[in-house]
Amino acid sequence: MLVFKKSVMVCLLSVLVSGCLAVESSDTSPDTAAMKRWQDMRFGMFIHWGPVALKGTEIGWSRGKQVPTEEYDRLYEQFNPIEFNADEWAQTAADAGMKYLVITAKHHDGFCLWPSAYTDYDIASTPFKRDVISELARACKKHDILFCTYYSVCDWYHPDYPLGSPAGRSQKAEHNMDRYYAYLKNQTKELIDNYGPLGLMWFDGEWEKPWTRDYGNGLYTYLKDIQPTLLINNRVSKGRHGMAGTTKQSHLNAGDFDTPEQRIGGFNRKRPWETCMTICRQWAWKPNDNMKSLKECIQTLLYTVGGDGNLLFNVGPMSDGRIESRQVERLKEMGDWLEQHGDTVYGTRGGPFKPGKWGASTCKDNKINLFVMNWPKEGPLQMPALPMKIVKSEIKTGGQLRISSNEETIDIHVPVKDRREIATVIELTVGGQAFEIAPADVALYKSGSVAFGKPAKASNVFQNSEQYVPAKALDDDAETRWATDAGTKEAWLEVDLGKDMTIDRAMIHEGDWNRVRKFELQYKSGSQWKTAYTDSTIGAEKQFEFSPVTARYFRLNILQAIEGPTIWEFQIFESK
Ligand code: FHN
Repeated sequence: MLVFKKSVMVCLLSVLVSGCLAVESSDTSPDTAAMKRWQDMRFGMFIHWGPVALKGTEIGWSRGKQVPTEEYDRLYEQFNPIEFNADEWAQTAADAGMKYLVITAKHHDGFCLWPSAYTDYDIASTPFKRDVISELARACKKHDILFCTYYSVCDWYHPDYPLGSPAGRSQKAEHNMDRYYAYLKNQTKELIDNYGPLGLMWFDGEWEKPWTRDYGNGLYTYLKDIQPTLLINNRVSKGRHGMAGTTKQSHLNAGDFDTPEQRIGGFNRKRPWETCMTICRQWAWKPNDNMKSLKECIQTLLYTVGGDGNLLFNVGPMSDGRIESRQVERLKEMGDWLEQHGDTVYGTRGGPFKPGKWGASTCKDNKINLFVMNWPKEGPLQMPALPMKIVKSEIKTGGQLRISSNEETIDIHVPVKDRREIATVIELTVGGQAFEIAPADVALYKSGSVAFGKPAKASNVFQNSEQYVPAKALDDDAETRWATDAGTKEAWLEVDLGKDMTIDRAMIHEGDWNRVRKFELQYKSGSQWKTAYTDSTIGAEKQFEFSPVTARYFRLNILQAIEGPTIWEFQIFESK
């Protein structure tokens, strides 16, 4: 175990200086200009790297598992990435169309990629010795890429951090969390002072018990005082909902943006969010890891920006300092696509047509960009009519385009030969600010359900995740669903038709879940809920009729479920 040089006195002093940790609330908000600049960038490079690349196993998580702890902690002695060339990394990011870069300055294993004044467990103690963070910060500046750092608040190596491995399997005999907190504050300040101003500080590892909301909110305020333009993610405090990455009680838990991980966040224009995802499977380099196809890479980006989010796309460099050539090539292919269509991504907002099986859309000023990824089996793609006139339309990926529209729909006609495998890009010019158009769902296969795309609410949503909101059961997309938390035995989904309608038929698609044991279909009469239909199980799918009832509000009321119910589609139909 390397000594933590100077750190004891410095940290003790810092603990005294840092004073009261408690922060009543986290009502500080991010610097507006900095947030807009970052959101406009839309696409960044994530880099997970450290001595563990010598083993090809996962950074942090393989310590004490695939790699014995003692061996893992001494990898730094062999770490000598002589092929490391910061300029090449920054050029790779630039060629990919990436506008910012986040590197794991310190991951859960505690190793620091910069020569820190507060520890010897850092790059200066390796044969390589060079300051990776400094060289990368300079290269990013040269390539006009916003430089950012990742910092793990959990540190399974540091003697003062109580836990020594994932999920607290091992606890350290002697530990001192306040002293560790001072160390952490000193190091994060050091990163800003030596390599800043940083675009953002990407925290992680906040889920473990030793980290508290007070530590997190205190750190947020502390760093914002040092650099007011710094953006900080929601993993600095304790509000993050697992891998869904949304923030619970954001007025109490600090953080400027949500962080869905290895999944595309739900459509959300109200709060900035960023999906982080690996180009392969593992975060750190792994030999022969599965790499995503170009189609998957670009569609991930388009679905993310279509949801009004950023994409932080991860590469894991090898132990010699190079990024695998196949990853470099894939990123270049993404850059080539963005070279042609970047104006539909950078500086745009998500919508107004919400992401779905059909594709996604973005908008900017009086332009709407459609990324059509799937088409109906026959006929045109039907989009909901717009409240603004379409003054011009253009197919940006070449070929023929015909648009017909009526009061209800806009029909997009593109001959099969001109439909592109990754996305057919169509630009609509409208007579106003496109962002003002109310977001709307698009169905590839219209069921005719009058509940399609209508406002909905539910008694419970799985981890409050945008991905599982009740609207997902009303979108005519059999690949999206409303989901509820584990242990939920009763739940309801309510839909507002917007006006009274006479309904006498319904379809519920539960798929393989088969968790419902008793349910009602109800309608609101005055302030009372009345039952139009009752049954026991739904099974994969249930279609049923009942005496016509006229109402504006309808709901699926699940009275008994053996586990958290999940519904792929809830459709109701007008009496013929
Ligand atoms: O444990 C880390 C993991 O190694 C990786 O850094 C990801 C990236 O967001 N975050 C944590 C897992 O949620």
